[in-house]
Amino acid sequence: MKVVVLVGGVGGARFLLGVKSALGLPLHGDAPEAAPHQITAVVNTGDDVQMHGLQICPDLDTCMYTLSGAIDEEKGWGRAAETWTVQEELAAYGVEPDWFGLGDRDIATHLVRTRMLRAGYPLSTVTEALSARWRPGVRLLPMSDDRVETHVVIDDPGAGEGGRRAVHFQEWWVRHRAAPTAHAIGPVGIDEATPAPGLLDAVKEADVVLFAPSNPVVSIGTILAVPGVREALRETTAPVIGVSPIIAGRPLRGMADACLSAIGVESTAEAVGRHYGSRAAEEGLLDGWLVHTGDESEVPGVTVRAVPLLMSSPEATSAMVQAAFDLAGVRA
Ligand code: GDP
Ligand code: FO1
Ligand code: CA
Repeated sequence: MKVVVLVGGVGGARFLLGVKSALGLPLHGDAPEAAPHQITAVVNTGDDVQMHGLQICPDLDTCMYTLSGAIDEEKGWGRAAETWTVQEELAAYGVEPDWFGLGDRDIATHLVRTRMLRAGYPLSTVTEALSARWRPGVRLLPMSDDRVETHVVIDDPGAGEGGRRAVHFQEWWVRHRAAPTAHAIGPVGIDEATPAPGLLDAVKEADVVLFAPSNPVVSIGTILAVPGVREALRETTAPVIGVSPIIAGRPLRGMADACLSAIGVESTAEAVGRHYGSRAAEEGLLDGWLVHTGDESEVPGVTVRAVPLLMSSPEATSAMVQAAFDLAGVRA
């Protein structure tokens, strides 16, 4: 079976573990040669950022490290058994930015990536090269090879009454913990971006397409904003099933509610389902919407099903994915 999954970072990566498990594939590492299943993860790259001259792709790396068992499980990002010597040395020089944690092991990934990008390789090729070491067992496809960076418009007290400025998403999210009200959030460069090679074909040829329970604005929303992606999702013969990241009116981790309020969407499973909309309607994308038990809701034109959506273990996540397959009417 060919499964396409739209993903961000931590929520997406954990969901992918469940997809592998539901398909009977080993949690970490490659699938056996003869495995009849193929998973393509379309990964958000709007969080990507340059720090100290290095190109950092947080969501791609979170997926790559999680799927190979190298992730720091507690933080959800970066490498397990990490050390911080370079960070300490940078701090001793007093160089900025000092609010973004770059571990020594992780930096090696950014060095290899940056070198390959500077040599002219596209990000999708670079990701494939990095994956040759990590063997995530899933085809990790950046949403685009073009540079796209999500920015957030916040108040700027220094710019006088009513002054505002746009900051990089990472500055708002990591440095300020999403505390300043986001007046607008948008992916800069998206209009000129094209989908990564193979993305549209993967959607076209899929047996099922899943939206991971990732941030609906800065993860899934950014992927959907790449020109051509929405059309491909509306045209594919595969059922499209979304999984809610909002449980009982709150995101499970992180500050997705701050992103949702910036686009005027309530932090409820129903509102996010309605935001994605029905493929049967003029502009929507979903055939099915999976919500957490107790979040039963009405999304016009979409079949809503309630099941436990806590990714507390790969087994629990596997059951969630199985429920998504059932809703789609496909079988592993
Ligand atoms: P990020 O890029 O690291 O922020 O990760 P994603 O965008 O992939 O996912 C973030 C979203 O995952 C958050 O909005 C959380 O609500 C959601 N999430 C995290 N853990 C769970 C879980 O166990 N179940 C569900 N349904 N959603 C979760
Ligand atoms: N998240 C943090 O909260 N603090 C950090 O210092 C931090 C560093 C970092 C370095 C590499 C990487 O791949 C991810 C990192 N993240 C960090 C996670 C991250 O950037 C955000 O959680 C996501 O981009 C939001 O989706
Ligand atoms: Ca992210």
